[in-house]
Amino acid sequence: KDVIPPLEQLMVEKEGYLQKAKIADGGKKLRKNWSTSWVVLSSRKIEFYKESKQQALSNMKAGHKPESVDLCGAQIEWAKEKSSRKNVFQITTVSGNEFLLQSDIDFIILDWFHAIKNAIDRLPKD
Ligand code: I3P
Repeated sequence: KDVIPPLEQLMVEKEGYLQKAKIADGGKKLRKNWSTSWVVLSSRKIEFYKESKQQALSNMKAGHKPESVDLCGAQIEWAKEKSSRKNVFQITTVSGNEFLLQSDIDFIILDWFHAIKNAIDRLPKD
């Protein structure tokens, strides 16, 4: 029998590869470690996968979930001073998780910045 996907999975707004570094978890600083991530934006969250979503879903074992970022009340800002790389912005969640996202390609990072900012601005703040 077919599994009906949750509504949010039908409302993917944008997806693609970016460089990602999680730099804080619950307010606690983490050692910066950049890696390539498949990023999936839907209306109220971002999911980070190690491979493309299709690969991730087919590889996914029970209990093996992508990292999910709640965008309600989150902040997004350019973060020039947080990296030697160009085109870096930061997302900070209400729970104190901090992520840097980066692409060397200007229009790609600009598209992502505006898509995520629009998603955050459409959501209630709490
Ligand atoms: C970090 C690594 C990161 C770098 C970071 C270094 O070293 O080189 O790529 O961030 O710089 O500390 P390590 O692998 O030994 O942890 P950027 O690429 O964003 O500059 P930082 O400490 O100035 O953030």
